[in-house]
Amino acid sequence: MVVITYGTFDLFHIGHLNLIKRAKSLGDFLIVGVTSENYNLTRGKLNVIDSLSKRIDNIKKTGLVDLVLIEDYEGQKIDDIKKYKANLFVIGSDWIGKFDYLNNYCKVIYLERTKDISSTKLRISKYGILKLGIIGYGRIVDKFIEEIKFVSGIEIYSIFGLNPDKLKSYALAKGIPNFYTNFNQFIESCDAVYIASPHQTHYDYAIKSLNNGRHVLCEKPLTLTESETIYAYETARKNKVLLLEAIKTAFFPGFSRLVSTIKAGIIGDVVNIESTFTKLSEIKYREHLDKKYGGSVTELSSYSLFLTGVLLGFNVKETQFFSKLENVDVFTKIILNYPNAISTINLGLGVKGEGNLVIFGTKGYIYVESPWWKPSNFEVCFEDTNLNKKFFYEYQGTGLRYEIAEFVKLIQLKKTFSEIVSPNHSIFISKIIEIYRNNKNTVLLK
Ligand code: C2G
Repeated sequence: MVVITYGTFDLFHIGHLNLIKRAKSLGDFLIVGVTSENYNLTRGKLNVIDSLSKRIDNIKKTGLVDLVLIEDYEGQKIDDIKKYKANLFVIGSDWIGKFDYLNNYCKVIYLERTKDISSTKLRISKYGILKLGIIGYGRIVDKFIEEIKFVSGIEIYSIFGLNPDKLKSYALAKGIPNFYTNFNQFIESCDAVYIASPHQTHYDYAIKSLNNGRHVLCEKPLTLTESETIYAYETARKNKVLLLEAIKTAFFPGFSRLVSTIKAGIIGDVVNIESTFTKLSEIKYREHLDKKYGGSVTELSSYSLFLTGVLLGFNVKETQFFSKLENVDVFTKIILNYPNAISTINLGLGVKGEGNLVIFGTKGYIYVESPWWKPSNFEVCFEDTNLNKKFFYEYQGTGLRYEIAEFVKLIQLKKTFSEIVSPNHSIFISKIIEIYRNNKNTVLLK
């Protein structure tokens, strides 16, 4: 009798062991599928602490398992049951009914869960729940509040704003328990802050928060100058707290696959990157009205600049800009010249274009359809189109939850910066924005 079961098995505990013991007792060959990191992300299981190899080791250490598999995709259970001729599928009672469809392939049994223990409980008792304070209540905060509900280990505790009436009504509408117009009281109330105020205010809020020993997740762009960004990261390091720039694209399951596919050399050397991000917005908004800090570059360039830094590095030889101005730059084309490559970035608040991404290589190219900054699939294309291959990487919700989960995880790991959106990436983004804002040679489109 071949028995098969699946799980994440994070922070391996007595509940997992009991389930494996009982599964083993029901047959003579036990197969355990352990979920891969990518599968966990695509199915919305965030906050897993242990690496895949650690979780596999823990399963092996039980000495009860005859074969360990990696579960990497939706639908794999059917393939495995057929392949290994499993007679019995078992899983804990928290899944009752969910796997009845497997009855078409083998017998399905739900085993009583061990009471009062779970990976979630262990994570909370080990790390507690972070109290998050939010600075600002702009459009992005609405999305953030929706997505944070899907990340465990963090809760919105307070909000800060300058307009008492607006702040109060926002906090009440969103069910945020505490609201402050006094920054000192606000910062005392929380362990970590999410900065979503207008761009030019990020730096001061970030420095004050970091100097008060608070972890900071800051909307992009972190600051508008290279030196401020450098200083912000130094302040985080000095205070032993985390600073993370909220480049959400970086944490999408599909984005890391896109980058590793390119780094593996599948399209050869990258020679040209063409990316577009346009977002027509009404004139009443800050990004149109604020002549000094608004505009397409400050508002929209971060994703493309981040991507360029990841793929081509930071050694830009020359920059060129073309803008159409209507109070602010409602369209800008940025060209970044590298010794061996070029990146062209199209940005528009008042001009629309297709938001896709094409990465040209010496052996082939990668096409990411719009909206490329929320990648759910990409296609690797060659001269011989028969070799073209499309890859799909689902994401959950609006995808912001991955960035929030990374923020929580890095705090739990006591990191002061992320390797994914690293200080160098942030410094690069603010440096190019600074060059644009000081540039006297931008070609103006009449
Ligand atoms: N379990 C249990 N008692 C607990 C906790 C967990 O019996 N107190 C069982 C679960 O019911 C499951 C197994 O231990 O059968 C692994 O649990 P998780 O690691 O939480 O696995 P999960 O993420 O639920 O993935 O394809 C994966 C499966 O869908 C299960």
